[in-house]
Amino acid sequence: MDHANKHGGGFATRAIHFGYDPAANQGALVPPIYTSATYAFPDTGYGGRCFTGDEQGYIYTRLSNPTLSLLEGRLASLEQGAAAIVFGSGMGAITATLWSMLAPGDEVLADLTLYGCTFSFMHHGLAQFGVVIRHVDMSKPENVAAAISAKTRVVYLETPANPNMRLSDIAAIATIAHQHGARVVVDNTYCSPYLQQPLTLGADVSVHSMTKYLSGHGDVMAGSAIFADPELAQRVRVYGLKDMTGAVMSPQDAFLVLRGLKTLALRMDRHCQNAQQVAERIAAHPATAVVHYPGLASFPQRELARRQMRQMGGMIALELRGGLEAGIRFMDALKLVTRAVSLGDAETLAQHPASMTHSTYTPEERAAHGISEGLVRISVGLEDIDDLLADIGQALDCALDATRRAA
Ligand code: 3LM
Repeated sequence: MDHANKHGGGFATRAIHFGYDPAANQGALVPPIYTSATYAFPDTGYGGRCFTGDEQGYIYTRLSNPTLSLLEGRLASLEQGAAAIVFGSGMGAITATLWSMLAPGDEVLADLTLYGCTFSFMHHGLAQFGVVIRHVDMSKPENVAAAISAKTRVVYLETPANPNMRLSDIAAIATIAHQHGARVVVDNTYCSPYLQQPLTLGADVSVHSMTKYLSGHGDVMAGSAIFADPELAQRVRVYGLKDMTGAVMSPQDAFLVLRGLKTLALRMDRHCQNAQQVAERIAAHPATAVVHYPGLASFPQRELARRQMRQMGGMIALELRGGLEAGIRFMDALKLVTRAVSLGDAETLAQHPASMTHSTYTPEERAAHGISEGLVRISVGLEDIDDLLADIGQALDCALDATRRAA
């Protein structure tokens, strides 16, 4: 390991040290926050060379900034990318990346299940400008092989998918996509770089909402895109970030994400341990119809989960026997668990996609995209497991009451 430059070591070591040398920063243990929007050029020639790319200096923070650069380098290291770009939100990362990769007449082949705003961006944003969006169930790679066409430029998926936890085989899909000249973009938000590294499996771009696990404390909006191809990264920076979206991250927010990253491995270990126990408890309760969690023996894609994820994650989807009514009773009975959208925080959060994150779908679209009306999503947090099991257990009892009264 290169101790002087802090460029080596295991995952947690790099999440804490990568790319930063206190000796080059007055000995400061914590990297400084460069708040400057603009940068002084020593002479006009230097400024001109920055604009042509012949000089690597900073110009303006919407393009790049030293605090953002540190975070970008660290993210690229954690997912073994050639380059990374940070953004002011996950949607900033997704939209800047896709706007830069597509032109009218191109086609996106997207998974059947997507985060609601990504789905909405594709259908209300990209589609309006002549990009064709088609969906297939990517939990079976052969569906991608059957649907991909010469016009497909981007294959887009989340794994596990938000909110129904279906997995897609990144390596198999990347092989198919590359045979057809398409690039694969994976939303890795549910896993974080600690649990899954899409580029090492053949994906071209990995996008994150860093509002979630990467920052980890529910106090910042942030996004990132990590690239295998540095030229694509440069195009996304210069057009997608600088010109098309302006979705720049603030340096203060980069500081919060850098702070969150230091405990990512520790936090993810606990999220996964807690989620396993919560999933087992929910699965054993008579109110439950089905629990979707990759760590359960009943999970149909368990073998794929073991192959592509380090651990089984902190997200759970459950379906109650009593459907929508039981789902509402369960949600309203929770006392410790917070009713809220978002995920990846220290606090355990529960939400009902049909009325919240996926309300931009019509009910018919939800059904077609694998999101049942009674599905409840839990982002398992870092609280003491006994407290979580007690709260979720009593809420399941209430759901069962509602189910029996309705019968
Ligand atoms: C949510 N998700 O509750 P931001 N990709 C994935 C996501 O889950 C999200 C984004 C991208 C939720 C947010 S819903 C109103 C609240 C897989 C966000 C977008 O732009 O940072 O929110 O990331 O599922």
